[in-house]
Amino acid sequence: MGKLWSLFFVFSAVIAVALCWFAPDWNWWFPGDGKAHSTLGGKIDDLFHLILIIVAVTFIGTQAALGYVLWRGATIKPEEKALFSHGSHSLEVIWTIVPSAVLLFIALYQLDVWAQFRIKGAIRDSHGKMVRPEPVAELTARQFEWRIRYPAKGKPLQPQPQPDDIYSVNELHIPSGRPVEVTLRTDDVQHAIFIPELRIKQDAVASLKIPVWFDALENRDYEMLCAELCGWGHYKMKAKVVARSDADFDAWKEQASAEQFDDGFRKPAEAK
Ligand SMILES: [Cu+2]
Repeated sequence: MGKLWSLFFVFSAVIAVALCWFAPDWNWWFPGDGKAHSTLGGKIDDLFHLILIIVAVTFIGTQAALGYVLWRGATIKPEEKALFSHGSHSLEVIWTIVPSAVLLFIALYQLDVWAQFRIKGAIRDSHGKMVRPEPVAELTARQFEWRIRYPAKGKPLQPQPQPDDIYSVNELHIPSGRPVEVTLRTDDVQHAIFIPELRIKQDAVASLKIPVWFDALENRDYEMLCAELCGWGHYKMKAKVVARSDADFDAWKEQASAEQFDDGFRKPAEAK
């Protein structure tokens, strides 16, 4: 029975490693088409892969040791003496220093990505140039939708609503190809913006205005979700990010502004 268990644990580890190996090809790791569509998202994925490799090496090592110990236990002769390692000073030192060193390495290695994600002004565009993204919209989460406020075309976003501001619901329009900033708020409970393909996730906390910055590398729509269980209608907070070229973004603003401020009257020529 002991032999069977040792083989079982070794075999299940082999299956787990094989699954991890093939998972990227089957697109099991990441949402969407499997690749990040933002500059920083690619770096976050690289960190994920690095940590996965460290975990995989540790996993293989510990499972092999477990399998060996089980096998030895199952095949040991009654006259053989068992080896007791409990209380071994050297072992304690090794398994304290090695994980500490690994954690310290990861902490230092990820500093640059963390800085770009959290420190304003540290973000770089897709060419590696440091940029200071401009706020393009104020995104307010509420039970259960996203309300978005944009400044009129050619104007900067003001902290307070302006008479010519443009509004949209559940559709965050942004210019693509360069980092942009969005001011995140909530009207009621805690929500969280989650754009899986751009690898962006940030809580919206009551009474705080939290700046979030990211770039969308392609002109297309991206899924945007709420990642905080915020009430019965949480599932309804499925929205989208509409990333377009500067020209298309401006054209959308003009059109949205015209529709929003339309008073219902047509000029005589249009009325015919
Ligand atoms: Cu929510």
